[in-house]
Amino acid sequence: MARRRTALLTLTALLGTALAGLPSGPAAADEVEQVRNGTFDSTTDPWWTTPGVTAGLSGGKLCADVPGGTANRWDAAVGQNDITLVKGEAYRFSFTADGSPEGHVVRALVGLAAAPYDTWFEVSPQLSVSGDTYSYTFTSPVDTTQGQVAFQAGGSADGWRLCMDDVSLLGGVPPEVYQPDTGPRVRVNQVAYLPAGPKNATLVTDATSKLPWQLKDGSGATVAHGWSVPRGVDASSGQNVHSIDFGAWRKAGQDYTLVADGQTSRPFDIGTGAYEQLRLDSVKYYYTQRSGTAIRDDLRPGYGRAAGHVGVAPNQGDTDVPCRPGVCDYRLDVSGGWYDAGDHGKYVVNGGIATWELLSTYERELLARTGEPRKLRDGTLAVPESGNKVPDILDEARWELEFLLKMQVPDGQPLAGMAHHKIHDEQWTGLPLLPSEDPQKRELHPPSTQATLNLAATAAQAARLYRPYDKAFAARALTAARKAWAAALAHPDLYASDSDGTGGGTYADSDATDEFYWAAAELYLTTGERQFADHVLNSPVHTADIFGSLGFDWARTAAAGRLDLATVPSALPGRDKVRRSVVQGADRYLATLKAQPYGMPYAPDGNRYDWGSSHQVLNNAVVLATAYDITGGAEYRDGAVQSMDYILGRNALNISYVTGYGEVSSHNQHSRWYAHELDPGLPNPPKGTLAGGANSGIQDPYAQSKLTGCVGQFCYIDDIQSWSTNETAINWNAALARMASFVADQG
Ligand code: 9MR
Repeated sequence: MARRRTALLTLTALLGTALAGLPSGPAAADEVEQVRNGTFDSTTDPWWTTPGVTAGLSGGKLCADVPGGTANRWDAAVGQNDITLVKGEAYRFSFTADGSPEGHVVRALVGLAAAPYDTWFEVSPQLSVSGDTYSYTFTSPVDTTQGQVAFQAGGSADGWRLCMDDVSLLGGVPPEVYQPDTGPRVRVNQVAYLPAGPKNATLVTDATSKLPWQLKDGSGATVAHGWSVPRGVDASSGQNVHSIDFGAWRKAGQDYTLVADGQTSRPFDIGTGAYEQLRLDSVKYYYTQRSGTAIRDDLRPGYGRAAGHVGVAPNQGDTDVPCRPGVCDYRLDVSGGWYDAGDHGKYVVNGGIATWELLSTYERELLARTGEPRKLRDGTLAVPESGNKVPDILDEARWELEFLLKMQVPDGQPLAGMAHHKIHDEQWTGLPLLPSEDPQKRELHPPSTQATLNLAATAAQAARLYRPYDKAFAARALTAARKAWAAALAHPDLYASDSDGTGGGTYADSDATDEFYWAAAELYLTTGERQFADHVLNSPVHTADIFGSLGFDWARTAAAGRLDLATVPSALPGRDKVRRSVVQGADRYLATLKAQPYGMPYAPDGNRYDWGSSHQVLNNAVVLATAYDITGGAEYRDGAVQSMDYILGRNALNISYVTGYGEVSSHNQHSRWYAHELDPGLPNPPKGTLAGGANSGIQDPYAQSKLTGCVGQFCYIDDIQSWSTNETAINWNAALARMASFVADQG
């Protein structure tokens, strides 16, 4: 951490703030020390320790004997409370620390001293025996008198000794403006361009007239050249930019670079191989998100772990889970499924759209002209079910489908047939925390109409896709779908509460007309029955203009229905019109993409990037891809393919949002078990993991301390604490899988 900070500071000095889209901070106030007795001259007061930790003075330092065998970092800690912080003020947090034996990690943090123990700043350096000095500057996102400075040292099998000195939290220091390391100003897709596909780049420059560019092959020889096109100031980044089109060059090769304005881009390939790999990796991601089963290290080297939430202590679930008080008096076995994201919650609403998009990835392979279902056949994804003669992507999706089915309220209960909205911990937990180590009570939350319709839609879709492989499962799924549909009609406005967000996300949504439409569409496509066609045709959603900048996500599911009605064969009256509406939506996304110097089909209102914007870009690209599948029009295919460039590095931050793809990629996504940034013994997310991406809301305190005032694309930071810009999630990776598979098919 210390090293990384130095690199950032150097960069700040070199670049200034002009190109970053970030404002400079407020003027400095008087510097005031907030920590009492950080020098340990004669006493350890007023520092506290958690039970089991003994601390005392030793050679003018505080030394603490940390017991082995605790589960979590916070189980063994030394700290000080009653720290005052002022919102918007910059603080320098510094200390010296050593540990013996060396190699242990201490988590040093400034946060709230009471539940819910918000963390406002933290670092986790690995300590040496000889000691080192650590110093960081951050901006407080809150006003408080209840702050805490703490050093957490638990979670180690063996005991060790932590010593510290000169602990200081100095208020009123000059703010350190966070400056992302954005590398060369020529921005490319750092992974690959298709040989016959579009090839575009963006140049960040102060120049206002055209500049020459050269394309160099892996040996450094110039193979093509041309002129950039000035595009003025780009709203999404605040940068002055040019665009570069080198699509005329079609020769496959590795390690190309693009040179312009004295800058050399990060290297990239021209070829299709990376997309074949990404098609698989983006779906392989789901195996390591599985709950209720041990993850096999032989299938995912480095990712093996014990089964989470199978009723083995310290877990308190998920085989026999009660409802929240007053919600129900039965208990359910809701083991299995995927963990939603970086938390241990499991949500039917988000699980539904994620399952739909994975199933649709496969269904498109079956139906589209360029589809190749064998690319996702049995044996392609290294899952435990590989070899069972069922396409692996269906095996993976079934892991979630079985969980969704378990969330249905049993017969004989008042809301029989509805689906519980979610199941998660009673309280939020800290990081890192392996699923098998989560000690929280698990609870079922009330059923909701939206969850019920997510179940109806995906189970109906499953019924048609699994029929060739497992008739009994297909029939069971369809029965559950019908039952859910009937229950939703009987309870059309049972919405999840937007205040039910303790211990898990709310996934609250006060409109179910889109979920009704989607479920009716899937039920119709599977059964051909009139009742479902009537619902589709009578729904105002059927003819509504649904392809806006926030096209579709867990809360806006109309497009799932519309796209399937447009592509899955049926006798729906007016089907041509449905297909045309998708093409019209695609025309709008194409216009957006062309107007964007960074070439993405996404321009949110007011330049307010949404939570999970990476997947919004991808889902809008899915509409382009579907328009290509419908019409065969090359402009739609090229638009869909070009959309990948933004995700893979052609963006203001010069980062690939997919772990392991591109020279610089997101790899510290917020997750309790891919928490390498906090614990070197844990892995980073697996390659093929999509980060949420720029989010103008920057709801988490870490992002607020670094990014306040950020412009559009700059509202992102690759840090594990930034849960609002840098989480991983099952619905987001499904959009990546859907697009990677499409692009791979275009090779
Ligand atoms: O993706 C969700 C986003 O659209 C919402 O605005 C946000 C706040 O409600 O929640 C996001 O979903 C999170 C969920 O609530 C809990 N698990 C992690 C999800 C991704 O951040």
